[in-house]
Amino acid sequence: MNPPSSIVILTGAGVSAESGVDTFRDKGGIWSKVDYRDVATPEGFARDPALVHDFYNARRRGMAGVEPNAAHAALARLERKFDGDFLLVTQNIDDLHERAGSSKLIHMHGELGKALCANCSNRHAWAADMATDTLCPACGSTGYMRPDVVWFGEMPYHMEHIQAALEACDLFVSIGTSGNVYPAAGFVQEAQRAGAHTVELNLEPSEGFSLFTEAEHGKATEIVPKYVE
Ligand code: BJW
Repeated sequence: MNPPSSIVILTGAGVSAESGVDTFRDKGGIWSKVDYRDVATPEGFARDPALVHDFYNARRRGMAGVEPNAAHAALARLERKFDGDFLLVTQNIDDLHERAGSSKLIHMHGELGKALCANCSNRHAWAADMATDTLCPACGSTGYMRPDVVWFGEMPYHMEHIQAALEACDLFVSIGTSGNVYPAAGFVQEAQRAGAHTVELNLEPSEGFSLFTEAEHGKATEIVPKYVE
């Protein structure tokens, strides 16, 4: 293929797995321990906000001591050395990409480190003791503070920006995602419609594996640096 002029990278939980962050659908993954309907839907939050806050607070505590790995570092290097249009779209709510040095980055499923006021839509850094009854510093209401993450049935963030980048890209690389969750699972087809070369880098063939023009399977810390260099 010709050298790309516009790259979109999509990452999922698999890129952070070797840093020690749990994936969702692998054996022993998050959804084997908790029911997503209880902790990752607006209905679950309305039913039992304390349970949902406990779940995300535990995941915040689980990030203590977790460091970016060689795959995060390789993607940050790629962004620095590539002089065309570059966009890294992550489904992950951890901050390992930015800690590795990525800056052209979109968190389409939100960020673990932020709180969202469902009353005024202002975002705040998550404080250790924050819960639903926390006062919103912007609008002064209580009872509306929630994790700033995208649950099932909610619209992922920055979709217009992502769609525009997909329509213009000539290389799309999907890394460490099972391809189970839409709209991210459909990005490969959107990139293909734009004429892009599409690549999957994952531990194993994903749900949409056959849609990609090229694939490499193995650990992200090995195959991502190899692909990028
Ligand atoms: C490694 C590795 C290593 C491991 N190296 N690799 C029926 C049909 C189609 C769609 C729907 C439907 N019914 C409902 C829907 C919509 C729904 C959906 O897709 N459901 C499906 C389950 C069917 N989607 C939504 O509701 C979304 N919103 C929406 O669609 O709005 C309407 C809309 C329409 C049109 C345009 C735009 C919008 C919202 C989805 C929100 C997902 N939220 C979560 C939780 C976020 C907060 C949190 O983290 O708690 O996001 S769910 C969870 O799944 C999380 C992840 O970001 C997401 C994806 O998971 P990911 O990253 O792929 O992880 P895994 O575990 O699945 O896979 C890891 C992979 O890594 C595996 O393949 C491993 O092999 C690999 N791996 N170790 C390399 N070392």
